[in-house]
Amino acid sequence: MSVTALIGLGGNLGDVRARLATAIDALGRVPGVSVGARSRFYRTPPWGNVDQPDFVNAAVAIDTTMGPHDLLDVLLATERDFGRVRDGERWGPRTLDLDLLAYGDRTIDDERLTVPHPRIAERAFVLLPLADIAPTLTLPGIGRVDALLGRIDAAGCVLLG
Ligand code: A4P
Ligand code: MG
Repeated sequence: MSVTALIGLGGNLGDVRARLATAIDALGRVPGVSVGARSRFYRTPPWGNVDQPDFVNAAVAIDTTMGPHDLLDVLLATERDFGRVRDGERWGPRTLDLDLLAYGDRTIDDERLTVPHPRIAERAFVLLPLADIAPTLTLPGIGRVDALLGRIDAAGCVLLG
């Protein structure tokens, strides 16, 4: 049986948009994962530590037969594969974040995984792309995507053409 999971993608160093697109393609080649709806790409001001470059963010829906923890392992492995770029002879900082935003209608909270991702409601950089692919989705314990987006300040977030 397959479950629809939602993945948030982001990064802020190098050609992030191309990297995110390549990472989505890589996820689609993982056995037991097929990629569904893809959001548009957004340039977003840094959230949290503001002393860093703007991010590019996106979201994608996947259908998967994998369990949530195995899927997290795939996301972490993909971050490792794509998240570091050569900077001269050294490996640069991590430039790809993959978050498991939702896994069907499941609620999970253990030492490895919290689903839905706990900070979605505060983050325009998550909600804007999520609204492209799942505007009417209700995230268990959090709320409906379009309603959540209506309650936060998305100023400074720019749709990339
Ligand atoms: N983990 C638990 N639940 C999850 C989940 N649902 N999805 C655990 C993914 N991972 C989950 O993740 C560390 C560990 O979280 C994983 O090993 C997994 O076991 P992490 O990505 O290294 O960092 P974090 O502490 O989970 O932070 P978070 O909230 O994912 O991201 P950050 O580091 O707080 O934020 N501004 C803009 N505009 N756009 C961005 O994309 N990203 C960050 C990173 C900061 N500011 C940003 C953006
Ligand atoms: Mg993360």
